[in-house]
Amino acid sequence: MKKYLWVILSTVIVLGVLFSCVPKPTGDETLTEGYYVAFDFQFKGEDVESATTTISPLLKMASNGDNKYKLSIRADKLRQILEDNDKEGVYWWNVVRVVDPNDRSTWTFYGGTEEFDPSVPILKEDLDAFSNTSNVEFYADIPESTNTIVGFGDNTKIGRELYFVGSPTEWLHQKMTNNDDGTYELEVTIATPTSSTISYKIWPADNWEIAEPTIALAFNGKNYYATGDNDNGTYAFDSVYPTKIKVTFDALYSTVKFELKESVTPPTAPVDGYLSDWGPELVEDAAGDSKWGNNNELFKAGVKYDDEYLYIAGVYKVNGNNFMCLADLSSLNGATDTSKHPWNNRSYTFGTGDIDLAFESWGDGFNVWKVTSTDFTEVKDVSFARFSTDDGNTVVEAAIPLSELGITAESLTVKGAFAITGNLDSGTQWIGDFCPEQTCGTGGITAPATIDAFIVYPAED
Ligand SMILES: [Ca+2]
Ligand SMILES: [Ca+2]
Ligand SMILES: [Ca+2]
Repeated sequence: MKKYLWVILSTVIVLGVLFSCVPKPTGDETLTEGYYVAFDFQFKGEDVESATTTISPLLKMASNGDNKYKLSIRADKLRQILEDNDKEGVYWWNVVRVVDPNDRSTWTFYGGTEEFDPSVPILKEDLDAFSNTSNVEFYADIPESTNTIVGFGDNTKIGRELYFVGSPTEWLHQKMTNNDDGTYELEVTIATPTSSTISYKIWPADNWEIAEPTIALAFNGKNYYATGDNDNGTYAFDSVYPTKIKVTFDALYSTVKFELKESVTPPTAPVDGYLSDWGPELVEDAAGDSKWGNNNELFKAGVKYDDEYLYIAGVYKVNGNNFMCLADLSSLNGATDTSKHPWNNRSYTFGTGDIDLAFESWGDGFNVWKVTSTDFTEVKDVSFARFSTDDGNTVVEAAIPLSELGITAESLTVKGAFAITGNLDSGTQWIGDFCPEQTCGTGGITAPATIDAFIVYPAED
């Protein structure tokens, strides 16, 4: 009896030893329907029709709850798959949804299949830091769009130091707190908020001077390797200026989230293009007095000021011509004519006084110049609003900072003349309509065209 027992026992041991040496049929060596982690060398840049099927069954993700998937794989196994396939020390990966394992045209390649389409980086040095038996974890929260990698990430970045840099920090690198669970966060106070939109990057160093391969981790909320001046991430807070925000980067899913902690209401713009607040300062011009007909007509014009701004407004219609205001400001000594105009195609002079300011608007553009006897200088920081009315007229409103003109409102008198102007051509200044009204000749006046009628502000008694 004991003898038989010994034979049975030894048979079991021999079989056991044999079995452990023979490859086990595991059943996971063929592709089945599902989500896979796929590295760029497995499919990027390949033509779908002729590509070889290289998605690895070993990299299949398992369901991890609502629309989420996860793959946990031993570091030594992953290193075997990835061996010699890094690009400058980086492995790039995406998620691929396999539908029919035998028909690659049914698969969905998140992030795209071109060589430089977005992917998630794993630094070789980060993977090499994993012990053989510890697990690398891949996460996916399947995005609605297929041309993004936002929603995909892994746990290889957990030991990294990451920095937030952007307009809220005046582009200084601020270290984020590593929560050791894949998330990094930082609270930023914005001392002088000037916008409801912020620009930023998540940066893997405390300065801009980083090299390959670390630079692959630079992230802009959409893409990694976001290193250029023009590929900052942006985030818009709804109609408020943030003064304190919390930013959270989740490396497990490659997401950046902003939380508004404190904010202020943005200051109202000095002009909005709605002229109902102008009252009698908006002067009406006859609707049918243009020398050039209905399509080059001046309807309303006005000039006024408050403690901060000189305002100009107009309602007009032009076809290839410009709406123009020339003004004499009592506290400035300007030019006798427009001969220094940078376009060299305006020839106006004032019968009395001098020209200190020129404003023109056209099509999509406008410009304001401070005029002196020697120069037309562009005025900065002008607030400008323009819109078209249903009947095809253009409404413009501009606020010109008095400080930019080098004057204050004290004892200021403004005399403004408005016109629908064309060019100076062979000694004729072409002009369709004036406000206040004065003669336009036959639509052209021998240059220089003299202006004698002005809207005066404050109005003379
Ligand atoms: Ca008119
Ligand atoms: Ca003047
Ligand atoms: Ca007129």
